[in-house]
Order: sequence, then structure tokens, then C-alpha cells
Amino acid sequence: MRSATRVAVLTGAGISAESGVPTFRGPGGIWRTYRAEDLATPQAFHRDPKLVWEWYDWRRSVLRTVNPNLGHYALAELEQKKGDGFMLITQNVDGLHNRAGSQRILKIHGDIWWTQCSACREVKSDHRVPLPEIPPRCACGGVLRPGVVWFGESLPERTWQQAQEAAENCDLMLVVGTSAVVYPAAGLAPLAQRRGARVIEINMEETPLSGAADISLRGPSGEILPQLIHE
Ligand code: BV8
Ligand code: ZN
Repeated sequence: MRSATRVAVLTGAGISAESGVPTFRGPGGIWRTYRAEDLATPQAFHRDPKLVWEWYDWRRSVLRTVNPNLGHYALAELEQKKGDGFMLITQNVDGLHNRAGSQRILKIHGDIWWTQCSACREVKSDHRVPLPEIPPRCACGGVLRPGVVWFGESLPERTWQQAQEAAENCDLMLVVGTSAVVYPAAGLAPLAQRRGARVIEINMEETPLSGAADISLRGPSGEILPQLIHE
């Protein structure tokens, strides 16, 4: 950590768990009856935009009640220390890294606080909770969609390219709170390792990445990240 000059961090839903945000594949949340893979798809939205937006509207209402945790703040501190030698790549769409003060963030799965118009394509920041109507509409009359990347959709090109570059050029990668099953994000740690980086995983449980990681720290990121970064 101390000697690393270029640090890349990949975060997943687990870093927000201690803030009270339900993870995708863990317990909790009324949406456990649905699988993210069933709702977070263009097909689901096309079939039932109301149901999909009810899920996002619920998640946005939960996010309005939570705050970043010590893990988010520790990563913002690490960015201060490492400057340009730091990049945060997140799969999360919850906006908590921004609220903790992180600035060098690559949101490879988009942002739940952005909407995109299906008709005029306008992308806007929209923090209304609850939404006035479901599905919400654009001023042009078109139906809005959440500004996130769904399963089967490609990642934002420029952002994904920057994420790959960060993984290729880092000498240390921290992988925090991800089950490492969603691709192409899960390929970033093996990519970093192939290019000679050391990989430290922080997770409550074993993941498909644990075996390959140089160090796998088992425990809550809200406790481990501050220790790792303060020491
Ligand atoms: C694409 C935004 C193609 C929406 C999300 C079969 C095999 C391999 C791949 C595929 C396949 N079939 C389909 C695919 C591709 C698919 C995929 O990977 N599917 C998986 C499910 C198999 N991927 C895609 O479709 C991607 N696009 O491939 O496009 C393409 C290519 C070119 C051109 C055109 C098309 C798009 C994927 C993006 C999907 N969008 N989110 C939304 O959020 O609503 S993904 C969604 O899952 C979230 O972003 C989430 O972050 C992500 C991954 O989940 P995790 O973050 O890891 O969270 P999870 O709950 O799973 O795990 C939490 C972890 O935290 C656990 O390990 C837990 O132990 C740990 N934890 C809990 N508490 C703590 C903790 N750790 C530390 N401290 C704690 N306190
Ligand atoms: Zn529009």
C-alpha cells in the first residue's frame, strides 16, 4: 500500500452494505423475490417499464436514507494520498463514493441518479424521490429509463476503456465487496495481475477471485479499509 505508486480500486455492492444498501445476491430487500438479472434488463423494461421503475424508485428511496460508510471515506482519503496515481472503478450505481468525496471515479455500470430519455436520448441528473409518475416522462413526452447499464448492454465505451487502462497500468489493485461474477468487470483483477500488479481482495466471503488474489482479507470493508489505509 505504502510503496504502490499507481493504485486501482474495484468496488461492488458489498462496500455499501454497511451503509444499509441491500446487496444484489445477499439477504434483505423486498426484491429478493426477483433476481437482478430478471429486472435489470432491456427486455424487462420493454415488457414492464412500470415494474422495473418501481424497483428503481424503491432503491432510490432507500438510498436517500443512507450515508457513505467508513469504507467509502477511506477510499476518498487514499485518493488524496495517491493523487493521479489513483483510480476508483465502481460497479455501484448508488452515488455513495461521490458523497464520500471521491472524485476520480469510473462508473462502469452507470448511476441510479441519472435518467435517459428513450425518445430524445437526453441524459439528465434526477434526484426526485419518489418519482412523480411511474414510468417518469421527459419534457419531450418520451419515457425515461434509469441511467444504468443493464445485463446484455455494453458498458459506456470511454469509461470502460479508462477502467481497462487503470487495471493495466496499476501496481496494486484493491477489489472490495464484489462477488466477482458479473463480467466484464470481474475480468479487471485478472487483467491487472497479468500485467504484474498485486491484488488484495476485501470481502466477507470467498469469491471466484479469492484463490488468485495475492492477499484475501476476510471481513467488513467498513472496518478493514480504514485500518489498511490509515496504517
Ligand atoms: C455485457 C447496474 C455484452 C444495474 C449491473 C454467462 C457467463 C458470463 C457472463 C455472462 C453470462 N451471461 C451473460 C453474461 C454477461 C453479463 C454477466 O456478467 N452476467 C452474470 C450475472 C453472469 N454481463 C453483462 O450483461 C454486462 N454487459 O456483457 O454486454 C455486450 C458486449 C459488447 C457489446 C454489447 C453487449 C453488463 C453487466 C452490468 C449489469 N448491471 N448493475 C443496477 O444496478 O440496477 S450489475 C449489478 O451486479 C450491480 O452493478 C452490481 O454491482 C453488480 C455485481 O454485483 P456485486 O457488486 O458484486 O454485488 P453482489 O451483491 O453480487 O456481491 C456483494 C459482495 O459483497 C459479496 O461478495 C459479499 O460477500 C460482499 N459483501 C457483503 N457485505 C460486505 C461485503 N464485502 C465487504 N464488506 C461488507 N460489509
Ligand atoms: Zn426526451
